[in-house]
Amino acid sequence: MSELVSLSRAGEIGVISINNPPVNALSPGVPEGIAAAIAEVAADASLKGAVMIGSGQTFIAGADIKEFGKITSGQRKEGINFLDVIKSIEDCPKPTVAAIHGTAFGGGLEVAMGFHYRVAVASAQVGQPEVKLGIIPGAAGTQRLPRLAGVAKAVQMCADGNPVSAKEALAVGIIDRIVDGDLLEGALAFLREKIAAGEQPPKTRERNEKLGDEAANAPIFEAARAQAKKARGLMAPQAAIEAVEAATKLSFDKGVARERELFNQCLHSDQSKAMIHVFFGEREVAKIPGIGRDVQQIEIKKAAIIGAGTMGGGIAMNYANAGIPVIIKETTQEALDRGLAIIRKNYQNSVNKGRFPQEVMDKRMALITPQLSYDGFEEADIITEAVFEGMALKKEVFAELDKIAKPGAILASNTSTLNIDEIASATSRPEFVIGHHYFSPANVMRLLEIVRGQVTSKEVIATSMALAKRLKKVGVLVGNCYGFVGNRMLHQYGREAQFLVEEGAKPQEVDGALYKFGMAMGPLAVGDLAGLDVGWRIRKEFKHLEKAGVRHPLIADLLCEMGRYGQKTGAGWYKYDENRKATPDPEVEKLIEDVAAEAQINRRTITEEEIIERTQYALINEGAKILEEGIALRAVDIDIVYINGYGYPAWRGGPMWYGDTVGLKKVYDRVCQFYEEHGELWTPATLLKELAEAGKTFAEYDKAK
Ligand code: T1G
Repeated sequence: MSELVSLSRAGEIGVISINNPPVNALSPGVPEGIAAAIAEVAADASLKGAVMIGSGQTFIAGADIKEFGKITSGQRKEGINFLDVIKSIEDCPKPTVAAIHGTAFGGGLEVAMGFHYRVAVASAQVGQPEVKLGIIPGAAGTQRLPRLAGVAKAVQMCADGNPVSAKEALAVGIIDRIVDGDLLEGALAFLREKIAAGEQPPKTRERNEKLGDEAANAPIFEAARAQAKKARGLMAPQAAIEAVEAATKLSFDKGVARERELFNQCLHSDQSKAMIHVFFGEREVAKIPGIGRDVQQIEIKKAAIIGAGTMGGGIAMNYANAGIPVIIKETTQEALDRGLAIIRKNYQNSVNKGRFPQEVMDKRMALITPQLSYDGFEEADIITEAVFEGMALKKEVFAELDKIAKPGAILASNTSTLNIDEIASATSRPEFVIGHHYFSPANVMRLLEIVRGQVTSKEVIATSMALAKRLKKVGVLVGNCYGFVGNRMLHQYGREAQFLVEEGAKPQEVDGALYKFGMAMGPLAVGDLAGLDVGWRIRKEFKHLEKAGVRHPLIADLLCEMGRYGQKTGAGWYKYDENRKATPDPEVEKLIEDVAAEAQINRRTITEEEIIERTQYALINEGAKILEEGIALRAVDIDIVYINGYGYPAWRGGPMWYGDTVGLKKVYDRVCQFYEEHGELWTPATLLKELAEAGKTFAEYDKAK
């Protein structure tokens, strides 16, 4: 055995332990070690069976995802094949048990299903999350899972990739017992019962009684395909369904062969490469150069929020969801009551949908203390300001906080664009001031842009990054500039969308092309959703910064002057019915034509391709400038911001990854053409030019850092 896999003895039972921290992935050497251990158990007459268990935090959490890049790049020839190892477990003449804690995910569950029995602690989870990586189970998971859990549960788990609890796994037949107390002891006791009973160890691949028949299965697969279509553009869920269906129609071996074909198609797809990039990216962003695990964090036991509006209320829910008591302050009882009513309604919706029981809602509500005063703020370890987006008010609030907050408390602003250093200048403790930019709705959107000021301390940054994980957010550290990373890029993206409308594209054509590209919503529809007046107010506040002679969008301000703020006024770029369903508005089309004529803009037919290039390359070019300026640490950080904050499709990897996929030479050449046609707004980023001319990618730029 290797040190990755060891075999010890508990009397007449062999105990196989996997020791491949941090998640016991099936890295090279682990499958081989398991096979060797099983062979030794089978050959050792003194052993009557075997239990396999994971050391550390979990059972096997899957194949080693880092290996996929080596396969798709040709570094490693063969695919990941655990099939023989799993079959050797299943064919072991002595009964075997998989003892599960933590997560048996992907290949981990597939290995566990090769065992004759499976037991788990109540907190364990099992799942086939491969579709979240753009692939499907590749070690007979789609063939064994329906044999244990039945077709409906198996196709749901393989197509949506979500984990199930030990309790549910027991109910559907994936595991055989939930063990209280010590897992290994429980697994040994379970196996001794089976040995004593003299049962023939059941081979999962031979258990066909749950595979149902054509008549019963057809509606299941039809419903699964319809559900999977909702994950627009994704190929893996459909492939997973196809593979599970093969289990119901073909022999086990032919079903495995079909699964392998589908697995390889997915593994080599751009979608899977992008989603694996995102998987590691969401973990990479937590690594801040110069701020290691040795940096002392500030303990967050109590929080306080100023402002119970949409954002403040959502932020309060994040703290309550994490079990952190939180005060929320408003200036009037009416505003406070309105804010608490929204929080209560959000929680009630979740209870009504069965997401969690009423007592969880009650516990969370009890952690939120609404008030009109600053009472208790002096005990808060972190205070987050979520008031109106105006610098004067924010500085006034921070000046007050400076007098109230205890020494060492973090003072965070939820500002979405304003200068965090200027806000910090209102206090005597700028090293404790930081931006915590949540995205609306704050209790739903995973992104937290963490904006470091010039003197924000390492401790405050380290604490903010850890707090993001505790609040189940993806925290991305960004520098201080107008719009930070996300909104600064959104500004360019929205600019181009509006220019395209002025130049001849209908609003629904711009939004339609980007929706088809995979964006959750088109940019104009997003503006109507968020409220066109939000941007209008900011543009008025920063009117003095607009450069003379530089083109800026003309229509949005006019729509606001007409009182067309978007959904909230029943009309914006589109008109909305009582159910907020959008329809194109001839009045807006007439306005666009008139404004374009007055501005002497020659309108023309604009292709979908140009819409995508003008909007996406504006994002990429601005992203390259953000990288050059050090506002983002890595290109992948920008991708993670855009996917988690702006509805960018994960299966495209984010704007920078998409640029790599298109090829930076092509992107750069088109940016230069747009510069010729449209002027300085399209000034190519130096970094983009350099990478394009060197034939390099943003991913290589990140690696070289
Ligand atoms: N492979 C390689 N590294 C992994 C990994 C994996 N499967 N899972 C986690 N890591 C790394 C991760 O990058 C991080 O590294 C560290 O472990 C801690 O992760 C054949 C083909 C298990 C629920 O999709 O869902 O099996 O940043 O921060 O919050 O059919 O990790 O420390 O350097 O996420 O406690 C299927 C993916 C693979 C599971 C733990 N399995 N992982 O969460 O820790 S495909 C998955 C997770 C497959 C088979 C197919 C989570 C977790 P670093 P973490 P966590």
